[in-house]
Amino acid sequence: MRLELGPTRHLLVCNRCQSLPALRSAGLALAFTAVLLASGVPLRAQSPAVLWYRQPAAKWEEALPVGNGRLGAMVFGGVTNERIQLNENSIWAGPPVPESKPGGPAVLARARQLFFAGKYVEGEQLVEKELLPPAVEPRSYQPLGDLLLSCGQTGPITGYRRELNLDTGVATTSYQLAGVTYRREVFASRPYDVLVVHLSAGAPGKLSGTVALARPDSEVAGQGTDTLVLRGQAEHGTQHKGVRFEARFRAYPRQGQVRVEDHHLVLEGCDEVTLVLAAATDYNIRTPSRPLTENLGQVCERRLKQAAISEQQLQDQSITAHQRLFRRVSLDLGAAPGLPIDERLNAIRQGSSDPALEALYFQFGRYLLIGSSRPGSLPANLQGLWNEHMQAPWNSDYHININLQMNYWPAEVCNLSDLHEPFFDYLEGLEPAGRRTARDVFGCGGFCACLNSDPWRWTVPYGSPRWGMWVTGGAWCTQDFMEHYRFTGDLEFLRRRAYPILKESSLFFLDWLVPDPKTGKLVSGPTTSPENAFIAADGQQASLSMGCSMDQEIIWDVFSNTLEAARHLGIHAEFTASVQRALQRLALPGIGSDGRLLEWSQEFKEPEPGHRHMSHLFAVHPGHQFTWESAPKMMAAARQSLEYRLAHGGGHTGWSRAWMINFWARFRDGEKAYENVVALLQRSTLLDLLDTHPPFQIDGNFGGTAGIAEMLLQSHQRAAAGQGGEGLRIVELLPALPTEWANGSVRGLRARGGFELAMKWNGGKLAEATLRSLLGRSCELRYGNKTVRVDTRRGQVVRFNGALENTVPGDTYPRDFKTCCGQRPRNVTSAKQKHSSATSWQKFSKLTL
Ligand code: FUC
Repeated sequence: MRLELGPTRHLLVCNRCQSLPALRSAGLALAFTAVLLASGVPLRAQSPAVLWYRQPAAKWEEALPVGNGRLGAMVFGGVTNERIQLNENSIWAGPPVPESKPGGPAVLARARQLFFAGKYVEGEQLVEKELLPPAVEPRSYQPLGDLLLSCGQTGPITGYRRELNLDTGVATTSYQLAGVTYRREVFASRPYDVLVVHLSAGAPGKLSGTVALARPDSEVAGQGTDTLVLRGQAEHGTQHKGVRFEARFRAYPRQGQVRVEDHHLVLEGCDEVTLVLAAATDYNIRTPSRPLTENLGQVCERRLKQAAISEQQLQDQSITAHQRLFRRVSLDLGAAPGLPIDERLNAIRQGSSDPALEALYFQFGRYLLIGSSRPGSLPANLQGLWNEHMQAPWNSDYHININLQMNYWPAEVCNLSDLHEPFFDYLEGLEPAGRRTARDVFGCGGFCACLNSDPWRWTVPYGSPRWGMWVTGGAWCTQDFMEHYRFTGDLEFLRRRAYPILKESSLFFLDWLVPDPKTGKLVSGPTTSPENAFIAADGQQASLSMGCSMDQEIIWDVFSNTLEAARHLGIHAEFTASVQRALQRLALPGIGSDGRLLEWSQEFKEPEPGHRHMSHLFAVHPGHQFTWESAPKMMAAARQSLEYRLAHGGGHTGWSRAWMINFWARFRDGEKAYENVVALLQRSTLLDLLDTHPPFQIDGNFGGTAGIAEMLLQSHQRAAAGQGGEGLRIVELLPALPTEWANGSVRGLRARGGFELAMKWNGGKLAEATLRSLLGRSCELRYGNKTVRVDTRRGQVVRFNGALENTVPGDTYPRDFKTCCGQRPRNVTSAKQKHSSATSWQKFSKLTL
């Protein structure tokens, strides 16, 4: 077994011992690591997590992303001229935004009568004309600008290499020119909130050139001898004047000279230069309608001042912070061929197999979430935060009929639970507008949000009925709140955040649902099954109907989650009783004459049978209403629907293909899931491994990463409930392992119920598994046909062989370990006591997460 821990500077550092929480998690990780070593599960994938190339990026879609959640850059790796395209995630044009039309509730009542009478086209026309306001566009996410480096030297280049190291977050370009080795490192520092470009030459005084900042319609000025200042405002011509911003870019040379000349910096005869960029905007994340009034230049100066330490320190601390997140999970699916990524991807496109690239793709998704979603900032948008367009595709906004949700599918299972935070903040930020939309447009209580929104936080339905008339976007997003609780057991989060938003969403649906006159069952509508259309009995095409399957399934999810949350909080109220009653009356999806799960409440003809959205399968994934155990007939029907979609060309956008992986994993079909992993790489992945819709859209990366995790570990099911409680959480190992991944190992995936797993498998069979209990809960551990009950204590690590036999009976958490500075941490006992008294888990002993 090969053990790669990397240089000491990337391990625990002494100064962190000051902090108890950091120490505690570091200590736990170290102890878990010790057990994994003993159990033979490797610590890190054997193939280094590096994307590398033999040539510069020819276009943006080949450049390499770095990001700290707020600031991002795409690094091209040019030689004579280098472009580093810059982003700051709050630079958005706008408002104004779509505004609701008056009289919505009366229109809705009329429309419902038409739909129940089967007059789809008439109903749709009414909704379009009288309920939906027009789109007010564009209002795009925009770039901060470009950093342009020119070294002025030409000549034959040797030894060129550009790479992105996912483990350090550093993009490096290196080459030799005229006998001198040049090296350029770019990284986004989270601790200092700056972007850093470090230039060095292998011989004294060999670094010369110019540095410019550029952005259309923005001014750039020099300041002093070493700084460039860029100021601007996001807008579209004279419309949608949005966020104001400022960036300051300072050069720190070693030897040589730096001066300002004609709005750019001139470097002369330096050995090394560190360029540090700070950026600030007036976007007010708490109250977007009230821009911040701080002096943006002063904010930049403050950040630059904090970052004015040695480049080595800056890089070391930034790498350490990055690795604290990135190294929580490793995946090894085999050795990598020693080829650059573009050649490996092209080989996959030609039909070769490269499981190591699939493992790298998985880690790249985690890397992208680390780079584009950090607490205190906006969530990852349609392009994460990497965008070069002044008018981006779909404005690079927050679509909530699949896209934003998919961005966060990997967050919990891939051990990046803390990065889910921006999603929660954003959703809660939508609530006030969502309450107004519920009241004014639909005459309902509670909150709702429709197709999409952006940092200006509006929620109205608008535009065309086919995509605009849909009320379950916000409701779908409430699922993440409940899932966060299931993974973390954070009861305070459940009380303060998950339950309140679930309640708001349930309140909306209690008012919104109406009885279907034919069945008496409660149905949602009129709404679209996201962006799809059907042909009604009269031969006309329409999109809106009553009771489409996705709506019903999402509402089932919201109601069930609300009740589950209430149970865990000990809430019994008239409200929960009414949710229970509505849940019992809720119409559920049907099965068509050909055995497929129906997308609409009736068996309509489909003009686009391979449509990219597979909305009616929500109950399979990301929902859990249908599983093989709880609803085998529905699962079989859903599977048939999926096959039909695929047979008619479905999965043709990146995110659609990524969703397929997740479905097949839930169907426990590893081969089909794998086919879709390969198809995602072959057809929907750019040479820098970013997902393409086309064009570039990041959701497929996140959906693909989540899908791979779902193939290796699932925990969405519970065992049958015992008396007076909920069934135990089922943690299923390798539920959809494909033959191509015959040998491998994974470490650090998380399961609901508060478990962290490591597994190793050989010849397609589980060889060993290690389970770390974070909350001291019980679960049913399942592999293939075998299930064992596991009772744990908080912090306990339990090891199993491939037959799920506990290899060390009575296994306990190893307490006798040391930190890097040789001191025994104060962690285990005190932290445990503190936790258990704070949350009093015993009170909820009948409940499982
Ligand atoms: C959804 C999808 C589109 C696209 C857009 C951003 O509406 O239907 O394919 O991904 O979001």
